[in-house]
Amino acid sequence: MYENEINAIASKGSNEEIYFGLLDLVKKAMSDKGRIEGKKKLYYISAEFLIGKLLSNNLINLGIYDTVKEALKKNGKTLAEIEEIENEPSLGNGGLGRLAACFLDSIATLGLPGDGVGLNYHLGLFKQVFENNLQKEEPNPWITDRSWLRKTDVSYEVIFRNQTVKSTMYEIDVCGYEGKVNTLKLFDIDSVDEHIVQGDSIYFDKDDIRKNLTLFLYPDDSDDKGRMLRIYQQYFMVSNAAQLIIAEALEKGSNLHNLHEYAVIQINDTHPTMVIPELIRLLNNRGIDMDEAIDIVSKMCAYTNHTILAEALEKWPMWYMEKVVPHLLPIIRLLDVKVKERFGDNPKLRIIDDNNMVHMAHIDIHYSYSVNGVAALHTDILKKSELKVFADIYPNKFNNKTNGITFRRWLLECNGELSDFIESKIGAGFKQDADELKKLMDFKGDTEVLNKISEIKANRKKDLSEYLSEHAGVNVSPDSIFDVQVKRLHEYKRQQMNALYAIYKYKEIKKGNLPKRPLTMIFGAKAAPAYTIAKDIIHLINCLSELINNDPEVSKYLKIVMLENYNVTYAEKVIPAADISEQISLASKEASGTSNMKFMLNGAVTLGTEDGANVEIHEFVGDDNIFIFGESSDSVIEHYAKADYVSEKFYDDDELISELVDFIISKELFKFGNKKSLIRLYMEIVTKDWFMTLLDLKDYIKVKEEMLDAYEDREKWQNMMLVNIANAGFFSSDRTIAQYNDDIWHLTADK
Ligand code: 26V
Repeated sequence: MYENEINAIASKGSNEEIYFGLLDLVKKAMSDKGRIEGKKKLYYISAEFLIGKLLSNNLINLGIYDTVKEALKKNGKTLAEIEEIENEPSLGNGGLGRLAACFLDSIATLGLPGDGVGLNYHLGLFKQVFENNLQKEEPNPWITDRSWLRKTDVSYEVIFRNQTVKSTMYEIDVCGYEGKVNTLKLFDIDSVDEHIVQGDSIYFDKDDIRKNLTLFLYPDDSDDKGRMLRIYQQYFMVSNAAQLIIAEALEKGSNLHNLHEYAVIQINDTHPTMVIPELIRLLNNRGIDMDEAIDIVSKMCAYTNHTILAEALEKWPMWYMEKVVPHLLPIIRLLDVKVKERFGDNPKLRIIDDNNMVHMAHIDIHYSYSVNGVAALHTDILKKSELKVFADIYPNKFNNKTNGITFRRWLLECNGELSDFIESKIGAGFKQDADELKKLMDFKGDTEVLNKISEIKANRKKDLSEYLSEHAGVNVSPDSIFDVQVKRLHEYKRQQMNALYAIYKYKEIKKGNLPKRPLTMIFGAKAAPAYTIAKDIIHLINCLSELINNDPEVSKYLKIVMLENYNVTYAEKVIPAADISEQISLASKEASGTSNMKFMLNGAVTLGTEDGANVEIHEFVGDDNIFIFGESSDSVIEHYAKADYVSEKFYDDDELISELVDFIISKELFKFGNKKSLIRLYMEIVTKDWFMTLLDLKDYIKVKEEMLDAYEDREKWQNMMLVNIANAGFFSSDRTIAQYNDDIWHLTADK
């Protein structure tokens, strides 16, 4: 299909001409496919959609990927160099946004009518640059004249206290694998002005909503103005969504009393919560009485919780809402009164607390018909502790939907050689039914297959080494072990524990205890701009990298790479090259994790705690194919309950621990680093350590050493790789979405 057009485009002179030629062709091909239709439609509302570059993914889903690659090859080009032209939109922080993107791919692949709804942030999250080993944030513009974005003439009025703005809706087509098309709808206002951003920074006047509303994702929320802007953004997003939902349903013949037969809303974390009062308000304005409006909306909304971290569960002061969206307050108050009427005045269940804070998750739980966690352990913890009071009154609302990833991007696209090899062994069925990967288990112990998997891994490691030397200015040996931790930076994820391991290894090498094989430790992480300790951890890793990589005695055996501006594009290069997948969060704190699934699918072996989806990965691969360490979630929860974890005790009582932690403030590191930052981090770990790094540090070092030894038994390791790939099928987002649909959405597939 499209062979002639493709050949003509591939023979054009410049990479740019080829890219834009393909862009236009793919857009046309997607419009030829037609839209997924259905009476009832899903609206997946999310503040983040970390979609990554789209060219390759769309080519795969349209079934013309190989044709394009061939045509380019004939003209001496590669798709990788053509795709360099495309900007990656940074419309997300991490897992939550990437999950939304994987879900859109699977929703379309299963032929389910479902659109994403979010915001068109012009400058994204931020672009991370390192200066003097410190993170600096710069704007990350991504919108160009010709891109995947399509401006529509759909526009709504959104009312704030002091002004009404008019929105513009943009669309990006989302093509299912060998299927039809849904859309991602991103709302914006025309008056946004990128020039109000000061120079290279992410600072701007937070007062002028018309100019700043969709400039950045999650603008700095360390002050009232920043937090208020988040409310403006959230309300703008959901008011547009609500108006769109009503308009589309009316067009399909709804009388609004039956709106729930036309639309279901998945609320992705608490950011879109205001869609509940907003829809109630709009229905009420259209003549539906309040009780019925509440009933209709409650039958339409389902809420996904993505974290149990208290600081991430949003609560907003009433006076913020008064200032931004006063017209929602009567409704929120009414929703609160109704909770009291039904359940008595239980402070744990209230929407508005004694301090006049509005608990967004509580609105979601009371007024949605489904509440789900994102991995079995996470849902259990929600039900047993964090949200126990709610699970007790609404036992049937709570359910688990273990996260998943799209295999199109995370195998077919980023590791075509592995995908082709798998196909040559078990057929192409796994592309539609990921469970078929299990057939690979027949090849356990098959030397030829194992060697080939190993060879493919070596190829990806070579690719990454070349890329790093070209783009990041570091040389790493593809023969070393690639040990990778890539994820948002947060203390609970414990990148600092991995950094302490680097210090351990450095000291061992200095002592003459040389490793059997060199180790390359790769990190990628952005820290929230106002999260000081997270930035201190990045700084520590950068300092260690400078110290170690420039020490000729040590760098033969150990290298540290901190990727600058880690994003989806980087992930697609790093994950297929990894040997070790670091999933070392403090047990009970990582809701699911999704990189753990991507690594597994690409034949990396997990080094992890029994946390999030690691628990399920462990169950699938068995004890022999994963390296588990650290205290269990039950005992961690108990430590918090008893408040009996004292990091200083671990520091005082253990010589190795204090030696490693002391190195953070050693003269060696002061040479490369900012003294204030290093001392602050040291003090944090010794006197606070909220996420119990020191509790698990020794076990982590022990198990990591065992893992490095295990790598030397090549046959054993290769079998572990195989077992991991073969058992990854469960983690396909096609499975997750099928479960959402069976249990929650009940949409009819249009295939
Ligand atoms: C957000 C924030 C924002 C402000 C700074 C502190 C902070 C801390 C945590 C969060 C988490 C927001 C929710 C989130 O991103 N959850 C992630 O969702 C993924 C998809 O379900 C899941 O795999 C990750 O485990 C979970 O952390």
